[in-house]
Amino acid sequence: MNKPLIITCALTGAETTREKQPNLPVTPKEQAQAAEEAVRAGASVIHLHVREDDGSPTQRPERFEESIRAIRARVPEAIIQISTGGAVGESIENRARPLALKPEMASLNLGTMNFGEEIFYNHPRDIVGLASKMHQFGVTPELEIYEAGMLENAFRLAKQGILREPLHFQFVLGVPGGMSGHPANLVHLVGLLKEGAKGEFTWGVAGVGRFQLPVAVQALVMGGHIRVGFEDNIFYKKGEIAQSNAQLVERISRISNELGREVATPAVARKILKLS
Ligand code: KMH
Ligand code: ZN
Repeated sequence: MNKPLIITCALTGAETTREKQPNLPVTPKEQAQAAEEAVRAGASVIHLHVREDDGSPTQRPERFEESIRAIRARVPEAIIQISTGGAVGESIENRARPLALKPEMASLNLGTMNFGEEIFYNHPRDIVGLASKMHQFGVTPELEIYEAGMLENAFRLAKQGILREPLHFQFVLGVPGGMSGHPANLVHLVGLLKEGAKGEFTWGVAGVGRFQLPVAVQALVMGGHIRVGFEDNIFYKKGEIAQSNAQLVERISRISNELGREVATPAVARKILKLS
């Protein structure tokens, strides 16, 4: 029997634009409304990037604080996971700054990779630095894995005691430069994880672009968790722009219910992820 499904909604991201997705939530007020709708539709975790009013991505803690406060006012129960990935090219100092707000969770990227036409730098020393800061501030990391070598990096850091169990892995599949959302890739990654993890863990998958729905359905039956949202995908189906983040969440909730897998509330998700 699979555990209840944790749905994460990645509302905004750093790369998606209003030009491509007119319904992208940008301001704290818009993000709060989008978060509330997503939680009502079945999301329990909000993966959060913030923007300035002109839409440019930022890691300014004050802006995170504004958005977090606005989200908390509407859905206090939501688990908020801030991004330490930021936008490609952001300095590691700025990426780390919002951790001082002590969010419940934060993303931790486990390696450097080509990211579309750019390079997403994650120096080994910076990964350790972010992991240590998360530990210092009592923030639970979500380990972002874009290809199999990054899983090995996570195992190594866990062995060194830099990452502490239980570990929560997020396979982000479909970024040009990382592994695609081919079904064999998810099977391979989950196989490696089950063999290599020494302690307790949970895993989820975020499919990028056209991979979002197929890998989500695959994770649903394999017992993993799911991330959807405009950060990763702006379409409801081919050629049709999604109306809202909640529309993408709602579809996953519906399929999960059809398959007889319960959707986790934020309280249940906290238990599964062992957030204190
Ligand atoms: N914007 C990507 C370069 C994360 O949130 O930690 C990195 C990213 C991952 O979005
Ligand atoms: Zn992100």
